[in-house]
Amino acid sequence: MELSIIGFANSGKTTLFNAITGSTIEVSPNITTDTKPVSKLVNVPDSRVDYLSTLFKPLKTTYTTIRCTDFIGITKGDTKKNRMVLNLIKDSDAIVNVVRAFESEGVIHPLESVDYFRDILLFESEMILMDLELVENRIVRIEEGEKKGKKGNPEERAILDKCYKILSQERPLREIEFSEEELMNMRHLQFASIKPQLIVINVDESTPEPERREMEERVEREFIKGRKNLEVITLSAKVESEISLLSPEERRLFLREMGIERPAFEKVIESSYKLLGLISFLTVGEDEVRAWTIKRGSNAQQAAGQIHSEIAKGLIRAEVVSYDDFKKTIEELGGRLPSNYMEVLKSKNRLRLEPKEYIVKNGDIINFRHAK
Ligand SMILES: Nc1nc2c(ncn2[C@@H]2O[C@H](COP(=O)(O)OP(=O)(O)OP(=O)(O)O)[C@@H](O)[C@H]2O)c(=O)[nH]1
Ligand SMILES: [Mg+2]
Repeated sequence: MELSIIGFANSGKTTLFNAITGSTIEVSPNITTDTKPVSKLVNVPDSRVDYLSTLFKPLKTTYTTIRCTDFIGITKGDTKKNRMVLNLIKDSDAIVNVVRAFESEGVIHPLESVDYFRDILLFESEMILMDLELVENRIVRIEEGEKKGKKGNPEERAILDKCYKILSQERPLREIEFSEEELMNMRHLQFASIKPQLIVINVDESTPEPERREMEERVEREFIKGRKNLEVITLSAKVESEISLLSPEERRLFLREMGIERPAFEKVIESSYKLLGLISFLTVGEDEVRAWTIKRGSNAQQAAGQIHSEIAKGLIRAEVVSYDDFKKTIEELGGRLPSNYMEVLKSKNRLRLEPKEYIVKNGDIINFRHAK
């Protein structure tokens, strides 16, 4: 999964990047103009993998990963610079839009005052404007080509007209259902408003919990309004970036002291999974304990394909036990893993033999039986 952290200048993007990736990239109250994005791959924390790994003591433990990229800020009305940023998000699955809600005299605000809700709306119209410009330019180019006798692609033209209509109604493309074919025909166009968006409201560390809730609820009520592919969370990037530098033990103590349920990093990942409709399944064994990410609604064969196309091709049956049932069984056995654990699971009717079409659930532990 690829997440692109973008947003207006000085909203705390690099601070959040540091918090998520445990990096120490310098942040400053001045606006960054260096255009090179910074990327880092991070493990997705998963307590189920932790548990299974202590149990199986495998040679290798593998978490799923996400790639996080930090960009320079978007500037209101500066389409040339913004295009530069947006051209870089083409491979990303979602945008993490960091919105400033913290007050700090020393930190320049590009719009001169702190107003998170205004910035969410402005960011949206900036994305829509950029996309509209993209469509218009493309249409002009096609028409010029046609005048010179070049034959255009009617499917591309149809999708451009469709997008133009939506965007000129000031609607983002992310709320529209496109067919596979349409998506194919728009692949070369670098749309921004089509990307699912996680809105991160970057609050003051002193902002009390009820006020944070109220912000999230307002965004849900007045901006998201049940529309697809949008999520909102609040956090204090500054505190979280400090937390990310602590040792795991210190971190636990600090979180408890601050009354923070779980670090922002986990909140961002959890919301991104929800936003993108992703779930994880697990594989276990002496060699490796591993978590895999798939789209919710994927079947056993598609899940097998994540591991290897040969396994998907030769798949006969999937042996499935839910993580909860697995853990319950181990606890009933006094916390030990017997070598015949598969038989034990079978005898307790907790191991299921599922066909290729079985819809995989979050936390399923799967053994794929396949013809070689
Ligand atoms: N008080 C407070 N300050 C913050 C918070 N998050 C970021 N800052 C400060 O705001 C300034 C800008 O933070 P950055 O993380 O560099 O912001 P950015 O969005 O990456 O900025 P550009 O890359 O220049 O667009 C820094 O001085 C940070 O210390 C926060 O939650 N609270
Ligand atoms: Mg920055």
